[in-house]
Amino acid sequence: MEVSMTTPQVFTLDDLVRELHRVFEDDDVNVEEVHDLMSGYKSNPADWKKFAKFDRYKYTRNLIDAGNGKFNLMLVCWGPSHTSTIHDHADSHCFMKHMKGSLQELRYEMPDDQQMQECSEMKETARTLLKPNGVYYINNSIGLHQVENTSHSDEAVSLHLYCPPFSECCVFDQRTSHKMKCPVTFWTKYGKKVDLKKSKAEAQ
Ligand code: 2CO
Ligand code: FE2
Repeated sequence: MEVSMTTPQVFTLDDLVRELHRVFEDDDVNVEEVHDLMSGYKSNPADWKKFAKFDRYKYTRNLIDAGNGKFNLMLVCWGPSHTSTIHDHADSHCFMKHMKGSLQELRYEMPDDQQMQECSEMKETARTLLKPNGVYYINNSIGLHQVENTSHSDEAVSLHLYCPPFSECCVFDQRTSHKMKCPVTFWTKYGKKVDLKKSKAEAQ
């Protein structure tokens, strides 16, 4: 097997976190380097099962590492048939890696003002079944997406890196192109359940 001289080998999730910290020491984000590092890690449930916390009703966001304030690395856990809204990623880079199960990504064009005023339907641009260990990149200039667990019986898991971290994004209505700002929250941080009532009270 040929091993690239430029991409360090990443065997465990801890290796990945360490290498990401190294890459993010620079102020500029090297999208290709982050992509290659995340691709180089091969999903091993023994590494990430302590972060994999599911909810019955909605997919969950579980913080693994807060990247010195420069990025957020999280495990997203999808119960059977769970689907996200169509959403943007604020002004952040979004890297999504397949870890387990059957996940599909639908991409949409960012609607312009006219489409919003005319309540036009949003345009789907791509539909992709995520490959095992595949890494997928999106930002607002590429467009919007919706992610779904296509299995009605099995859970799915993905690993997401956002840089810079964001605490709200926009969600879109496919039939009208209308959008709304929404806060994004964590279900767990470092494997521990987040008390949402408590963190809201602390933020006030
Ligand atoms: N962006 C969504 C979220 O952070 C998950 S879909 O893949 O980026 O909740
Ligand atoms: Fe997303």
